[in-house]
Amino acid sequence: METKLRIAVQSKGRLNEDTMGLLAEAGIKVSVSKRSLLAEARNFPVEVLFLRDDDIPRTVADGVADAGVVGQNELAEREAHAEVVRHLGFGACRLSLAVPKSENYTGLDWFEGRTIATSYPVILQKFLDEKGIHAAIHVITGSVEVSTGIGLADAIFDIVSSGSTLVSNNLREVEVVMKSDALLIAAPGLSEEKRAILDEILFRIEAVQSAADKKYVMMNAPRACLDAIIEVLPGIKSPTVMPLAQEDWCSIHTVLDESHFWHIIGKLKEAGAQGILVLPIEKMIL
Ligand code: PRT
Ligand code: ZN
Repeated sequence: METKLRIAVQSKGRLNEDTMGLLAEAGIKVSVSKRSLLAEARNFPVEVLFLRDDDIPRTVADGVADAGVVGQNELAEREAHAEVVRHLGFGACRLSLAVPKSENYTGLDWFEGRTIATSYPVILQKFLDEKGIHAAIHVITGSVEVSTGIGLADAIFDIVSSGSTLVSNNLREVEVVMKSDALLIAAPGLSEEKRAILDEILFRIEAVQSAADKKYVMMNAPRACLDAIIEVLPGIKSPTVMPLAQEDWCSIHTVLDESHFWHIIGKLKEAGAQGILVLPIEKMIL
């Protein structure tokens, strides 16, 4: 039987779409029409196991799945021994302590003797122990942000992304305890065949991700301006220069970081570049 790599993916929720999107961009197509627990990729030796995110760290640590995509916060909370293969960048958030806006927060000592509501007791307890703060932890699994309003706790420890949930519940973020994004994790002791499949996926993911913030830029310029233009371009290697039908003119092609783009474009024009075209890049193999 053909060896397949079984990847655990959140069945629904914030990480599902980005995870399936990343697999699709890496050329791994999974039909999820039936929403079954297990789905096979059509063109790649992978099967996807759909789970609640809470169950993914342990399922991978136990080797029931070979790999998984899960929030760093979930992996830390479950204390599961899985290998972190790569940070994927999406699902970014932070785990923070927040107190009612009306409180006069003076520093971590404020939490001494207080009650904190959270769904992440393990991470919180570790943090409090490190800081030498004694506080009671009240574990609840949903709607942590309403805890202070209904008198269940003095403060909360929860996931924050834009911060608007805190604001609408009259809470103020006072301490960021950890930052998190989605991780690709792997089971310990994968067989050589499975490791090879994982490496191929990783190679493809890296190709997609390194292209994500890059643009392919083309422009025309008189040959006399070439040196000045090359001076301005922080390309990957040296740019491609091609002759144009019109003598003494050339076309210059390069790859630019999106973040550099607006900064550089004015300088390119000043240096004599014309007809500048900017194109998205789908994949990039370095
Ligand atoms: O059903 P299942 O157990 O699989 O899903 P879940 O409900 O436990 O998790 P889900 O889908 O909400 O989140 C999955 C993962 O996404 C989390 O473990 C984080 O790693 C990551 N993530 C990123 C977030 C957020 N951003 C986020 N904003 N998870 C939750 N939130 C919630 C947060 O709990 C709070 O209620 O959004 C609210 C805060 O958002 P802001 O933008 O108002 O600050
Ligand atoms: Zn969950």
